Amino acid sequence: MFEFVLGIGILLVLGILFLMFRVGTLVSIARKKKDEVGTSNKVNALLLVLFGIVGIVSFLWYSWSEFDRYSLPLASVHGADTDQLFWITMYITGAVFVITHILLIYFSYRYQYNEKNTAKFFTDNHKLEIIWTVLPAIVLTLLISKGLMVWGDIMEPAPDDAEVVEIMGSQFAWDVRYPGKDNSLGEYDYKLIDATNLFGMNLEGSESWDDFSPLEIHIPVNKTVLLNIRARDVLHSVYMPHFRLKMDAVPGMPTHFKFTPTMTTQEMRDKLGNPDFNYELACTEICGRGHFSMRKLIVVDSQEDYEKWKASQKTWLQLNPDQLVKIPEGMREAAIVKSGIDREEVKNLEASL
Ligand SMILES: [Cu+2]
Repeated sequence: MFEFVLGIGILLVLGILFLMFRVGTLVSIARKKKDEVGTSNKVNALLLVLFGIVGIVSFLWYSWSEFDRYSLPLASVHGADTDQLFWITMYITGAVFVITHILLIYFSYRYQYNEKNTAKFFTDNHKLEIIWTVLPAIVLTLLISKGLMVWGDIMEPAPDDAEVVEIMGSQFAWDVRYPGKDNSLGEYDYKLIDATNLFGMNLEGSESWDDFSPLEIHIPVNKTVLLNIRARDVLHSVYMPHFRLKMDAVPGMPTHFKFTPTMTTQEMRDKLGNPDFNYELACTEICGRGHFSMRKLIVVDSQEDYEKWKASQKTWLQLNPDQLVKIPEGMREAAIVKSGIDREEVKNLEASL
């Protein structure tokens, strides 16, 4: 509310200043004063200087005071490289930004209209042109080469023992699927997607029988995790800021991202002194009205806790035993064993049919 009133106040003051300025100009026209252009230019030049000072001071103040809000603690291996790249780029572009803006404003003020000033004829200066072409070219080449190298490392194929997690974006939720005890995600086909089978799992393949789909994402610390990313309807984007991870989820075009978490949730809570801290996944693609609600908790466990958690999860088939009908009869028994469905439940189900 305070900011709103302040904003209205500033707008009113600016409006009044503008009107006073207009009235002054009109009066001087009416009196046929000669220096009308001169006054207008002086006011404009001064306003630009004021704008520049307020702008640069607010930019520096905001960057400094809100630092912790946009620079989150790091918790992944490759994140150290991307952070370094980010800050090198930020220092260079930040310095150029501030210097060019100070010059821009200074020149506008210094060379405002003045009757006594005369234009100076200036053809060109090869030395100057070479400097401002070659210097940025070298700096940009170095930045881009470093970026490509880091990107190459991040995008290398995941090792065979990586923990595979499938993540699916839809309006408006994230769903995850783990490969289960056989360490292999079952095949899918988008045509098989329905209200229960959110991943379009092909239940005729035995690999999907022990897959499970929990509400929270759990991952082990210090182990490579490979995210296989899909989308069901529109573009979404997987964003895990603490792991410096962002990758679009594109319908019909699976993407992936591998990373290695370096700190468990508990370790990060201790480090920050914040017992309520949680890692989170957010969607960073404006994907519709409920975009804001696409948040999911991520828990980074020690290897031991992770194994315990995995062992405690119920398979998708166990939670949806009625889906057994989609499995060919000859394979059903094997599916019951592999998915761990309760026999009593199967009997009840058969009785109700
Ligand atoms: Cu989304």
